[in-house]
Amino acid sequence: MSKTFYLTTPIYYINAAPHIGHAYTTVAADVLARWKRGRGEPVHFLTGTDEHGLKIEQAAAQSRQPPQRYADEISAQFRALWTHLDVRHDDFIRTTEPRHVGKVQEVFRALIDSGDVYKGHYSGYYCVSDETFWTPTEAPPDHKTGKRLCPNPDCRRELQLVEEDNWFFRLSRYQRPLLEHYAKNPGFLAPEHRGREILAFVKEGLKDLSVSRANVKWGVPVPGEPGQTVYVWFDALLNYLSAVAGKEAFERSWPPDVHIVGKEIYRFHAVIWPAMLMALRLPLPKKVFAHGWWTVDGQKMSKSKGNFVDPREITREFGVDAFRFFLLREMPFGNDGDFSRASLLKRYNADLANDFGNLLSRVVTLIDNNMNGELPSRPDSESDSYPKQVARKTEAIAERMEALDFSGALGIIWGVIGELNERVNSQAPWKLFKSADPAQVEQARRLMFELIWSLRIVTHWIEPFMPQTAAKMLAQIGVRQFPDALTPEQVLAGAEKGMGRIHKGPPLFPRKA
Ligand code: ME8
Repeated sequence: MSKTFYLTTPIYYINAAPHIGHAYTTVAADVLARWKRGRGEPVHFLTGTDEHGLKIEQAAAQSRQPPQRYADEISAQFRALWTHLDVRHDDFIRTTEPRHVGKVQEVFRALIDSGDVYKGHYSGYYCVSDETFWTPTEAPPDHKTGKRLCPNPDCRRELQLVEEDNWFFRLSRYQRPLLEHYAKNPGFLAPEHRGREILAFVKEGLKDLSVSRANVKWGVPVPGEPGQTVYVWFDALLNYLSAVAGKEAFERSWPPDVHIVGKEIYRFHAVIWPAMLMALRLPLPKKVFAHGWWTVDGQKMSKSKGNFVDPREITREFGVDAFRFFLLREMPFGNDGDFSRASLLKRYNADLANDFGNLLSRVVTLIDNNMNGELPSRPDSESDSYPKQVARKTEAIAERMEALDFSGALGIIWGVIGELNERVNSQAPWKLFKSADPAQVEQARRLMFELIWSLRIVTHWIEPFMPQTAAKMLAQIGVRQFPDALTPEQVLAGAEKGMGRIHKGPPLFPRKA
């Protein structure tokens, strides 16, 4: 039984409906999962919802619903959005599910037994919105108002004073082992610049972490102590483990190959989570990748500004695939970027309508008009044909995909699309086909051969990014379906179910204003 490629997104809070930020991480993970599946690797792709804690309890109270009913409703919205966006996850975990609650309690008990979790007294501050503890020195009183505000510059909400007996995780114990792990596993923290921030943070020393709350009702009860619930982050991080807790699933999937998260929760994933796994004596994930943040029209998205971008609004106008494409093409994975309708429109018209959609419709029309719609023959195995040269780019694309450099991979693909367009422009096959000279007609036919087989390779490359487009495109270029795992060589050898003829269809991406 081969190990699956196990990848995860954060499990999202259900205090509000999903927005473009959630869609970003989940679509990125889906692209990677599809890419891996396309190469014949078994994949386990996990996403889900984070449903406990004060923030959710308060959001439920505000919507006048019992927390579980509220959680059911919003969690379902996330699930439905993933279906809408063609996200093919293998599992969706909710932290209110018994399989998860049981695992959290089991872990908590085990860590009390090992001495990694101990009873202490917490005196400090708490940010409900970030679900984060802050010490009085980290959060000094604001010099104007005297109030203690969340030190996270993107939050700055007022903190709650917390003074209670609760349980602590001996995080300080893991400073040295963590630093050793980072040093020995250079790929563990990615991208590099964010890894350096983590390193600097851990080198400063780690304090033990409060991992339960007295008086917070909506959470996993601490075993044997009904007055306390497990700290929501300690609970949430364990989803990656509880989702594959069964013996068989665990053996097939553990450890995770990559956790994809946003930069604001990197410390939880790059410091606390690996320390928890060390305490549990479990192998660590191979990679923890922190991507950047989207702003919208130059501004941070926030409830107060009411500027959350609803992915459905975008897909209504531009379609699901253009949205998926834009998210991964526009900003290099790991960097920050800005979303605006204008930038999406620009990319839609330039990259999708002009470069890509036009290329396909030109080729299909030319074959339809001049070759009676019949597909040019496939490349023979001896010759080093142009489509074979195109297929060789797969290696460079694979390298970018393995590095989670999605925009880099798309950059290479669009380089090829540009080259194909250039070939059409410079040879002007519409003239060649009309020529009385048989050599010129033959040149045009040769060009169609090159284009159609190169387009098959392009379809193969774009499927993880734009699955619906890939399917539509296949039909137009005379392929019913690619078999599941396929190499470019197999594409050129015609491993797919062919139809023998092109089937001209409507433009893939009609221009928009
Ligand atoms: O933090 N740009 O959940 P959350 C890019 N429940 N990505 C963004 C984004 C933006 N503007 N806004 C959100 C939590 N995201 C915890 C996680 S995991 C064990 C627990 C994405 O609902 C990004 O992936 O606040 C970020 O890390 C995540 O949504 C935060 O989602």
